[in-house]
Amino acid sequence: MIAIHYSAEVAQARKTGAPIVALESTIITHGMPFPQNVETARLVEADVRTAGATPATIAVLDGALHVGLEADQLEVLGQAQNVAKLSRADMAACMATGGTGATTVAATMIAAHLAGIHVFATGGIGGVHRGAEDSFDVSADLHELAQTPVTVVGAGAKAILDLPKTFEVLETLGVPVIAYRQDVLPAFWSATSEIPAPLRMDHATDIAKAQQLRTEMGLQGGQLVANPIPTEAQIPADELKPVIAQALQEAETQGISAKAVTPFLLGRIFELTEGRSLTANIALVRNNARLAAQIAIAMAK
Ligand code: PSU
Repeated sequence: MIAIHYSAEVAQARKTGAPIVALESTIITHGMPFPQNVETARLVEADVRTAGATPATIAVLDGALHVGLEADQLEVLGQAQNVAKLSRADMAACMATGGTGATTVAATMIAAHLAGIHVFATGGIGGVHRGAEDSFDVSADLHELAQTPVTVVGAGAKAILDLPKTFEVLETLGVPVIAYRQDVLPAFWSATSEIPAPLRMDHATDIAKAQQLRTEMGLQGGQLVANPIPTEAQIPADELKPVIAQALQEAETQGISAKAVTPFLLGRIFELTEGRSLTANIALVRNNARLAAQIAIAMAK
């Protein structure tokens, strides 16, 4: 078995069977600027604790897989330069070569499953990029959801993506997409979109039960819980449309590709909205952490 380094609080929670929520680290290293990234990571961990569960932020540090970071490790990671952005394809390679890497949704799901954690909170999953018909740029997050049994709570997929195509692919892959307490899917910074929700659930207990039933039925894979950003924190989709269009245009002109696309777009949208996209991103991640904690508590019962 692979050696996993647990933080003190996660080790304690594992001993007593207390509910644990996995958290990713790419959002810290590639999704938000310093120092808001570290502040947010701390707030999100605190939200999970306040809701009655234990946070387990996941990363690879000097070749070691960490499930749960101590406060100093989180601080160092948040300021580190040249941290790899790890997904299914490169996680083991990073560990084999003693590297340091932040885990994306896909890699965090893999690590959470290895550690016996069934629920994970993020901002928004990766998906089908706009123009994917030419670039073939489709996030590995989608295939991970189809094969690893972890329930992922996000504010849908990031609105920089082609959302209809992203949800089409999830449907093809047999991934349950569950909108929380509304009939349309959320669109990351915006609480609603025009896309009808394939499934709707109003209670954390139902979401927990559905994941358990899938496992009992021998169905592979997890579920995506699409949790809308609180309306007071949202940026309306109409307002974001031209900003996203401009950021995408710049990415194309500058030849940004592969793993660099998402961090570039998030960074430009932050600048173009004068920081408002970051404020919204922080609000939605915290909201997801709280719901994930409720699901983890329901699963632990
Ligand atoms: N949620 C956020 N910010 C982020 C991410 C999620 O609020 O930066 C990260 C996740 O780690 C996700 C990744 O897996 O963005 C998607 O990257 P890509 O589009 O390159 O697959």
